[in-house]
Amino acid sequence: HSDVDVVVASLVPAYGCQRRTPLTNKNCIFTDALETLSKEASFCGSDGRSLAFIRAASVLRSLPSTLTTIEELNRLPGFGEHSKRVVQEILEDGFSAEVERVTQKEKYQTMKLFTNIFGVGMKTANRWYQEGLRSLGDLRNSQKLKLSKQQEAGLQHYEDLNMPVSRAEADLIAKMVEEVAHSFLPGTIITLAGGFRRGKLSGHDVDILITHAQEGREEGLLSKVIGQLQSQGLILYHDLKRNSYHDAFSPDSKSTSNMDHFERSFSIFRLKVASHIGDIGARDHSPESSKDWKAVRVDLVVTPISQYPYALLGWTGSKHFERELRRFSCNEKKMVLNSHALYDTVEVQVAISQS
Ligand code: 8DG
Ligand code: MN
Ligand code: MN
Repeated sequence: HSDVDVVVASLVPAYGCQRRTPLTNKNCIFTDALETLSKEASFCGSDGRSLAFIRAASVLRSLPSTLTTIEELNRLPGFGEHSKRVVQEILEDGFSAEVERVTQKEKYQTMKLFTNIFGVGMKTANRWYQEGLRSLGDLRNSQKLKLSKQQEAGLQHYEDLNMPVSRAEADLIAKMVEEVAHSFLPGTIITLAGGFRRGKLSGHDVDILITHAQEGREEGLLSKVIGQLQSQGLILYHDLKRNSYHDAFSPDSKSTSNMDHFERSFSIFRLKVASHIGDIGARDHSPESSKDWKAVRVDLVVTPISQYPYALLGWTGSKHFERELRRFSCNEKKMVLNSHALYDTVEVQVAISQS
């Protein structure tokens, strides 16, 4: 390789948010392996180890070309012993024996299956695993299992929800939401955020931000929009949460969690799709093969215009980019960034001590 490669590689910045990352990943052979190990670590409750693998994968993702030698790797930031070993293994053998072993593990497979259910987190998945449950069938047939409404919907629509959502489908849903929102409040601004805003061609859900140029007009809009869509039979599941940002910044709520405080609904839409066999008269009760709709996960988030820039930044992702942006703000700028605001920690300390 040329001297240019050396210079470029040595210039990869340490924070993920400082790196320009191409849309197509040239290093998926390595990043897939590292992400498997990251998942496995998180399934074992080792969040630190999980994050270390994510960091390493994120660095490789940002490279404009495929990694070919271990020397290149040595010039990159963010690589610990373990991640290095895995990449070296793949460079030498074309695969990692350790990763192969992990993907064969019953616990890994089951945890992956269960955590892919909408509404099921690590704790629940692990409990079910400990109770001896192994498949979706086990969950569906279990008599004693207490599922939340969200999990019930997640299980019921598992197959649809684990099919990628296309850009065209996302645009359709944004348009549906926009039309209904405009019927209640002209001038409502609807923005497609998440992976689609980053230019991805498909995603696991549709993230939509809702705001209005006039502060406060957006309040109460979401329940009307959901109600209207529901009456049209377009909502399979929704859970409306009211906003909580009025109490979010009080000194005693030292919430360090990444959850934000907007009015929102994490919902499942029933999206009409062209039936592949073209039977026009297909209805709900028609056999599965001629189903003319698809369940799609939609996150709807309402923000007052004053917080919209932060919400847009926070909801565009990726998750790792956001984590890195917040880490950068805190460590390098001594400022707090979240989906609501960017502020100076020193000034807030002063304000709190004076109040
Ligand atoms: P994908 O759906 O195509 O798989 O990728 P994505 O669009 O990047 O992921 P996402 O899971 O839909 O998350 C999009 C962004 O939304 C992510 O960077 C973090 C942000 N986000 C918040 N608050 C919350 C929250 O409470 N829950 C979730 N799931 N995401 C949130 O700002
Ligand atoms: Mn998304
Ligand atoms: Mn989302």
